[in-house]
Amino acid sequence: MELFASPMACSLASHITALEAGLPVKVRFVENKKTDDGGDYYKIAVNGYVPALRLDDGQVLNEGPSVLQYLADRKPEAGLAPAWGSVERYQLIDALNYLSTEVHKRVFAQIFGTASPDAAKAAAKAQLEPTLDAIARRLGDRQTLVGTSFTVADAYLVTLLNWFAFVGVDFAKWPTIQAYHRLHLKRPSVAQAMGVEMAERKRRAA
Ligand SMILES: N[C@@H](CCC(=O)N[C@@H](CS)C(=O)NCC(=O)O)C(=O)O
Repeated sequence: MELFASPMACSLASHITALEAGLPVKVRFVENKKTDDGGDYYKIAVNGYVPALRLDDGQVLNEGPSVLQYLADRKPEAGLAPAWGSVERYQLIDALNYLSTEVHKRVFAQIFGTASPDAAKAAAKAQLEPTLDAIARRLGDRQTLVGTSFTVADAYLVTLLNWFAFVGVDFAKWPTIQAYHRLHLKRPSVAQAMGVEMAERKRRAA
């Protein structure tokens, strides 16, 4: 399998998941809609977004929540997604949809979007703190978003918390989130994926 990714973008969650599951996934970075071998990324991912996961038979998944769950379901024993049919599985989907629509798209897509008007960026920035309040409520005093072990929802939340930190939010006002973020940054899969992706960012900036 090949995972098409951008360094430190939402595709980081899928990169973490592939490492957690120990799956044979080749991470291929995309830059300016070109793949690492100069190919047209739109020929792989119809909407041009990362992540995209190309399966060994050539089929492509191109939405974070489906890529994350596909990877998790390849290695059920890793516990990265609860079993289909369980209430916990729907809690996982609930968390992924929440993170994808309410945090990623409604807040960060506006802040990072080069085409976002200034008013939209300002409105999104005003949502940063209320969004952390909502995440803190969801998390309670637990160390994982769903159930009691690390799932793909945590891989996604860690990725989004990195973005809060990147735009200068200090988590001191949300001690449970601060502790959660620090805990999971130490996780070997997270540290390894972020190490590779930060190195790619540095290479691009050089
Ligand atoms: N609906 C997609 C959105 C993915 C997305 O927004 N990816 C961003 C990176 S975090 C991207 O590829 N942006 C490039 C672009 O907008 O052209 C998902 O949830 O996976």
